[in-house]
Amino acid sequence: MLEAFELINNRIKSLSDVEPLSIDSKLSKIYRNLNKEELFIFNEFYQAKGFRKIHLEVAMLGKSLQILHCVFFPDPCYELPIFGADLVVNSNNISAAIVDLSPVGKHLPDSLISQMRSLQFPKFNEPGKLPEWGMIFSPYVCFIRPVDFLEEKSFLKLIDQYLSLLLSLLVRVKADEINSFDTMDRLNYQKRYCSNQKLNEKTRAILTKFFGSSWADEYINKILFDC
Ligand code: BLA
Repeated sequence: MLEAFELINNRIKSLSDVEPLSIDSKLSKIYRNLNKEELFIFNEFYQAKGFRKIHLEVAMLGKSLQILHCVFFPDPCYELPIFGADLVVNSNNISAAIVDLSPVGKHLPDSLISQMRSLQFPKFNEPGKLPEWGMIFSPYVCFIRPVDFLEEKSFLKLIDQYLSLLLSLLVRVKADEINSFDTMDRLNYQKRYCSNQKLNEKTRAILTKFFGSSWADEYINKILFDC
């Protein structure tokens, strides 16, 4: 978990013009004490050329559940995919690990597809089955439950490779006009990504359990998947 946080954080810090996005300080560090269980959520938000919002979150919900959540939401003027990662740790075991570069059009850009194809995609023993809302992901989404330390390492490496591909694409893409057809189209795909992510009942259930349903709804709509 810490390793994943650090590698993503290093990639964010490597962006030349990255700036923290100012958000309500109530939302950057969230703490609750519920029936003697302590809950923490740490949020970091950034903006950079090519990205309207980069969100890195670590949640520690009680003693046993830890979640790392990260999304790089592109600025729709740029033809960049959405990077997303979710790591769910339950009693010290990763119970779900997901990473993707998700398309904001019918397909990912051709140059990215050929680079993703040439990655040495590791073989994982326990692939997960994506729910129906997961059609927003690319054909290269990795959703697994790592079975051992080696698979955990391979998964972390994949996160880093996807970020590396994203950032190498960033230096090649040019911005389109804000009111161009392509920009609008990418914005619509981003909206669809957000509305489908909101259908993840597992995220909603956990947040509701700890914070109540109206807080959970607001957090999902305004912080996790606003568009
Ligand atoms: C699954 N997400 C989950 C699970 C939990 C959460 C508890 C089930 C894990 C398991 O099956 O063992 C919970 N995830 C959270 C919470 C937050 C979070 C509480 O991020 C935030 C505070 N989810 C994302 C992103 C992706 C994502 C960005 O937020 C992908 C890029 C994917 N999470 C995702 C998927 C599943 C999941 C595909 C499996 C859903 C399923 O099996 O139905």
